[in-house]
Amino acid sequence: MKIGIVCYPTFGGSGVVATELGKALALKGHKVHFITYSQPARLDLFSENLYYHEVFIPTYPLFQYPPYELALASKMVDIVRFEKLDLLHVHYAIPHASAAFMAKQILKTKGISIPVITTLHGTDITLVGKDASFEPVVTFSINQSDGVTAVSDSLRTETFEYFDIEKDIEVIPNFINLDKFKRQRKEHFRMAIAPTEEKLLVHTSNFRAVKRVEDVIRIFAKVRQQIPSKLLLVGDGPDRPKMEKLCRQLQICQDVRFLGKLDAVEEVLSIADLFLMPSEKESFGLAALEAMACEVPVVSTNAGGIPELNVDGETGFTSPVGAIDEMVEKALYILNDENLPRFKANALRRATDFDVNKIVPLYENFYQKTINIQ
Ligand code: GMT
Repeated sequence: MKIGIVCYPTFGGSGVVATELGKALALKGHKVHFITYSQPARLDLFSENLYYHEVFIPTYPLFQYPPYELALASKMVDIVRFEKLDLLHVHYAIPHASAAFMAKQILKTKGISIPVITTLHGTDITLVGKDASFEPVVTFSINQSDGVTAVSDSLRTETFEYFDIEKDIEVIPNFINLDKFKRQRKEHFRMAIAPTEEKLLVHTSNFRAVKRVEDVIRIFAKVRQQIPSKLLLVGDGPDRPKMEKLCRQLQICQDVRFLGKLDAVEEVLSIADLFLMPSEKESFGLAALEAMACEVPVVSTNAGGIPELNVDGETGFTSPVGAIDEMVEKALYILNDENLPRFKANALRRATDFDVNKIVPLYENFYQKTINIQ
């Protein structure tokens, strides 16, 4: 198939899933054309089947807000026509689904019919999309898509709750490349960070309010009172300055490392004992899946789709949002040397359910089904 993938090119979950999907499809012989405003962060594979088309937005003094959606729709029209694509797959509804709708209508006037699949990732539904500024467009463009997927049962249910959706929504979960995300031998790194066998807790995110990084720090501060431990924070975002301040207030700076945006997250996960995900909302929790693939158990909230991944009492524990003391108790239980090996093994076993080789065929089947209906 010749597939156009539209996504955010950043390290955010939807961009990572879209890019990894494109790479996996290219390795299976499909021609994959990425259409976005800059080279996707994870597009690190050279393949004769991978193409990247940059959306250029001309500036003009009149434009306080450059019209990205129009430039994107025009680019989609161009690439579908000249690369003779079979399908457009857009990731994250805003503004990709409505831009794809516009491109589809323009192509129709030229006698070209192109199926559009929209994948819903999370905040496009649970936070931003619900806002009255976007809701009518999100509802319309989901209903106009030829196929719709969501990354968890929970996100599918929430989409039907919040929007007036007439289409069926197929659940296709996030996936993981187990060749890349696996526990590597990094003893020297662990020795440098935790020279006296401290336990290592890790959190990775974009440091937005929805991730509740403050809870990560407060959980860690309490765990640290009970057992020697260190906290590694990967990623960056708007809440980081507040979090640095909180560490100073709690006088735990010597045991907390802010590592920033790292390419090789799997190296940090390889030395971790526990992953913390106290999110307020989380449609799937790709960061937790990456941890589990590296044999790291997870203490998380039970928000959104997280319980579909993190099996309570097996691969870690799930608690209500904000239940810091409960999460401390669960963390201490897992970090006990008698319990840790069992949780680590279970985390890895569960991660294999989301192996890229199991999930990508679900997308291929869905593509074929959508094309056949056209
Ligand atoms: O986590 C984020 O804030 C980034 C966001 C995105 O769309 O880039 O991630 C969402 O999509 C991921 C991939 O499908 C999911 O694994 C994340 O759970 C989801 N984030 C939220 O729902 C908050």
